[in-house]
Amino acid sequence: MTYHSSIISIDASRLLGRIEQLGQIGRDGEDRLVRLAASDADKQGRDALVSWMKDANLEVAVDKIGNIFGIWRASSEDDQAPIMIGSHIDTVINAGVYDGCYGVLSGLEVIQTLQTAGFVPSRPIVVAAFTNEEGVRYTPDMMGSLVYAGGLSVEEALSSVGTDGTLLGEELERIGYAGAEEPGFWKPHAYVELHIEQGPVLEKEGVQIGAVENLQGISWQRITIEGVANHAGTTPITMRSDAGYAASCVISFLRDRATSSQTPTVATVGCINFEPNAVNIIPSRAVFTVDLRDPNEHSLQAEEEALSAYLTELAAAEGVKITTERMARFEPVTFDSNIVKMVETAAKQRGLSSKRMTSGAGHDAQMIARICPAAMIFVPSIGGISHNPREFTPGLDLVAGANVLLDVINNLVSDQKKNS
Ligand code: HGY
Ligand code: MN
Ligand code: MN
Repeated sequence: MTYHSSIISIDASRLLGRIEQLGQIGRDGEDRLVRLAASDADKQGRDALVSWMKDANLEVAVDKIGNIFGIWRASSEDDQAPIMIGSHIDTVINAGVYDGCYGVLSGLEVIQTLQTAGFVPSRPIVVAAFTNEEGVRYTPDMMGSLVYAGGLSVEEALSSVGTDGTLLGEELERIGYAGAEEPGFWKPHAYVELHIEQGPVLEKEGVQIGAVENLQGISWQRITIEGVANHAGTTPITMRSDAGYAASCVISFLRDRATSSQTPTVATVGCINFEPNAVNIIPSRAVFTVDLRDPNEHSLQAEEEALSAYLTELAAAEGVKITTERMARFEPVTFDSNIVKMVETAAKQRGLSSKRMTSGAGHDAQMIARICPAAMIFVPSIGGISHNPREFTPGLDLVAGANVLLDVINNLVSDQKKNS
């Protein structure tokens, strides 16, 4: 059974209410939202999501990497490949309330709206919350969906060591989310992810819906520079092997290259620390991360090669030793053009403007696209701000996005009836 998209819409107050509620779970002593993967705060968020899934009479499954699945099907014997709606509920440090959570809660909302409308799913519909999408405590990011898609072994993922020295596998056990299902246990028929844009484009152009057709490549590495600790006062500038100064040269190099390049390359040094980290000692060691991104694989490789050549030159010039360690590397991804078209059609039928666009951020969709047709829907981020408590999307836009998701899911289910 399908419906004409203008007939049913999601329950706005239930969705917006849950986004607010989940946004209050996992706040630290300074009222910052910090639900890092497999932390106690993440457990609280997970428990809230599972209880909402059970309120909707969904079967709940958890796999070995802690991915959570809420399953809705006409009968428990229906084991056809499902339509999957997913994202994540782990957050960065001092996060906004929408990143990831909006997509998971909208997936649950779509299922409950279809249930209320008396819709009988001719194929299972599943809402998924993937573990450790943010990659802040354990790397790489998008880890749960990467394992689910077969891009990383579950053993390797469970043995990843966090920034706090913990083991992901032990932490998932501790919080009660080391599930039994094999990751990838149910290959989706199609996957759709609804997410805030986290960038300035939709708001700036006054467009309500983003039909995301591709997602840029990501290169994460950790760089260690080893110099010589020495007295800040007595050591002449020409006699220093200053790891701190060398690190600052790398940061300036990255910014200058990104500014002068003709490609949309972006470069970020998000974490840095010095040793021994004292006001009057020349740093003997600097450890920092480099996040490079570009929608074009060749340009991204060119940036990585340019950085590597620069590090060799800098080590010789400054008398320091420089080593690099790969943290994550994902090639650009192109989404399924049929689903992208469904997003545009659904937006149009609801009288919403839309535009095709590239995702600057990484998402679980880029991993699940490895195993089934996948695409994303974006809604505007005010000021383009994200990974920041000032992240904001107006309720009207959030509801519009969820209604477009509802129609795309309805379309995918009815669409598959034609070719099932
Ligand atoms: O890094 C990213 O783009 C995502 O927020 N994990
Ligand atoms: Mn996200
Ligand atoms: Mn994020």
